Amino acid sequence: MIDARTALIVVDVQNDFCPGGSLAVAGGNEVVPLVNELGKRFATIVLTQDWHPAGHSSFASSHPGKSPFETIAMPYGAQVLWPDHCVQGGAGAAFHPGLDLTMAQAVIRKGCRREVDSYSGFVEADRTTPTGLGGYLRERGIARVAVVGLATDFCVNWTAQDAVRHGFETVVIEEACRAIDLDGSLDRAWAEMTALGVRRARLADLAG
Ligand code: VGL
Ligand code: ZN
Repeated sequence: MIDARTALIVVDVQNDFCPGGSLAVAGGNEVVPLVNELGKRFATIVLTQDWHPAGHSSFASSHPGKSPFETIAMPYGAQVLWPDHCVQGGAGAAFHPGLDLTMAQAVIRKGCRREVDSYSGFVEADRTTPTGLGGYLRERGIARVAVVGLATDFCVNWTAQDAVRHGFETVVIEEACRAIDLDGSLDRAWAEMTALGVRRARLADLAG
């Protein structure tokens, strides 16, 4: 399936989502060598980068009396509150130092507006503001995307679902993702993704 019309989307392989980071995903660092190897097989590679201003509305610290991992109602819907993470320009927002994707052509930064989160690399959590990734891929003739990275149940999930909604044939490569798994969120994410038509694949299934 990997050809000139297939892009690799590498989601949020950033220090804060790896062990030692403020929102560490168990085994998050383990995806790095797999993603590096995968990168050699794609001509088009896009990285997403969670990129929040200080005081972002998805941070529990911005809501007095609230704790990380609680859910609150935002104007655009339910929002899980997180520890402060991926603050613009900070060390936690930097890509994992082992990520060797110097050939990646584009970095899509998301969650940049204080009042709106963005798990998806395509559309912010208000479900209306595009990041431009859909147009970028389409203009370059991309028809298929493979999605990998962190975290399976949040940003990989939303990015893969929106890829389908944008008309891309979409596969998520399991071993190159790790999950937060909050109250069953991983099982729910796979159920949502597969119901929408995201293909769940293993590395070995990827020909080409
Ligand atoms: C993510 C929670 C908050 C992710 C980003 O990359 O999955 N999760 N911000
Ligand atoms: Zn975030």
